[in-house]
Amino acid sequence: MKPQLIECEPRAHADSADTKNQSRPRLKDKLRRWGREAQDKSHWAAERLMDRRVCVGVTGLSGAGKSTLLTSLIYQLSHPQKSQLPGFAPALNGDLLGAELRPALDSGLPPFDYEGCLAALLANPPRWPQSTRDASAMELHIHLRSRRRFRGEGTRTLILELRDYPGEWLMDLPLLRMDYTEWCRHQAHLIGTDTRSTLAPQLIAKLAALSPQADSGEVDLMALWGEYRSFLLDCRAQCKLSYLQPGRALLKDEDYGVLPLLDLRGLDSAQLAALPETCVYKVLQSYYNAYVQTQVRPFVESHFHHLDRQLVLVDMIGTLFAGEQALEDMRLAFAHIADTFHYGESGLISKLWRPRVNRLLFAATKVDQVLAADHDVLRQLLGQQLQQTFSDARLRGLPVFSEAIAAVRCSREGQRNGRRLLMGHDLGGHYLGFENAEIFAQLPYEDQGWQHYEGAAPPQLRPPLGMESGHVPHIRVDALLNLLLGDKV
Ligand SMILES: Nc1nc2c(ncn2[C@@H]2O[C@H](COP(=O)(O)OP(=O)(O)OP(=O)(O)O)[C@@H](O)[C@H]2O)c(=O)[nH]1
Ligand SMILES: [Mg+2]
Repeated sequence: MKPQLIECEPRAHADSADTKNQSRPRLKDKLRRWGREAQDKSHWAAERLMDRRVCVGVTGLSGAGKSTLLTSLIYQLSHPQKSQLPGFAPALNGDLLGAELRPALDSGLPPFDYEGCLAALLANPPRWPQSTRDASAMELHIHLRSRRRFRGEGTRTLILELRDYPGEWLMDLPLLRMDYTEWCRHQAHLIGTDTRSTLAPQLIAKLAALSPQADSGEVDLMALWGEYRSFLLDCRAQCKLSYLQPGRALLKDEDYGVLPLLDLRGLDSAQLAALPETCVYKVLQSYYNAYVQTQVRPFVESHFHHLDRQLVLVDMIGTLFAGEQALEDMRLAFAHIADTFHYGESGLISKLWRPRVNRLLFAATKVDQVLAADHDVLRQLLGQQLQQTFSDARLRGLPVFSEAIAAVRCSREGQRNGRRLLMGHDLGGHYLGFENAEIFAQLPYEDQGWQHYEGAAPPQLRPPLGMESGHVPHIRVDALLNLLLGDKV
């Protein structure tokens, strides 16, 4: 340390005249930037207060259809002549003039890759957008004709703030409310209650046998972390589970080392706190705390603290056909996630410093995979599943809606031998006709009932050809827009 100090000091003196001269423009730059930021902030605040800015939180597990819906929404709203949004009031009466995508003020996030996602959908052959790997933000400025009684016709702009992110990150929201010990107990409980323990019995036995007091230098924690990541990936691939933590373990090959100790019995919190810093418990606790502080907290603060509306997307078809356990796990995931949000009406001031979600929408996605006759049942099933979960919203009397949508309709419905069937291209590009297993309004009560869905999932479809002409077909995206923004347009 000392030699460094002796070297630095004289240089600092020699440069001081120069630095003074340079610091003036730098200070000016800074003041200018602060001025601009303050102006932006006050614009932002004024727009919120005047209801010209709405922040919509799109909430959905990985593969729920977030990025595809965002792309379809932006496309439909930006091309009012070509889109088909009869259920969205401004489009119906000719007041929707168009929309443009702008970077999100102050978000510090890269812009949503709309061009990339749209290019994939419009390619020949068409493709789905890539699964999202990082967070992004955007503002959609929706231009509307306004008709005021005394001031005649004019235009106004409604700004929609939107974010996209990998669905896996959502699984980490509950970590904000748990310390490491609570999280370990939570994981031990989960492993003990569902089939995940059968996937990696050896790993689970190792974690259960790992003593919190052991010296961390004598245990290869990173090798265990590698095994734990593979276990989480298997839970998703083989059991279609979604409530898997830490969520980022499913995405990147990064060494977070966030492992649960499965047996903390016999040690109370005071004894755990008194353990030496080098023991396994303390080292894993520090990894966990670092993960929560550097990964989870910034994500939650930037994505969910200013929400006015929440749109929860669920691949209800995929979950239902994956079976009882997958459905139960989806419900569990949302039950833990829902606690993160603040629901209720926002007053004038709280609109700025602590906004609340004042409208909640559930949407079953990709319903073009089943016959139109089943869409309503899906909508109802989703509502039933999630209404209890988002009980805080219900208790506060929030308007809650449920819809069944397809951001991009990939099938057509036809008839053969008097039976309705769907036609579309599978992911390999083969044209097929199929009939889906009927979806019942009530969930099965027992295993036998679940057999109806087992192995009967409808095929995954490729986006349709011909969208480059400007027409992106969808199912009820207009109705969704009306529920989401009908009172603001
Ligand atoms: N048939 C049909 N399939 C869809 C539709 N939207 C999405 N999909 C399918 O669902 C997959 C996932 O969609 P995404 O939009 O990437 O889902 P996401 O929620 O952004 O997923 P992550 O980025 O992994 O969090 C796509 O690759 C398609 O296979 C739709 O409207 N219809
Ligand atoms: Mg995505």
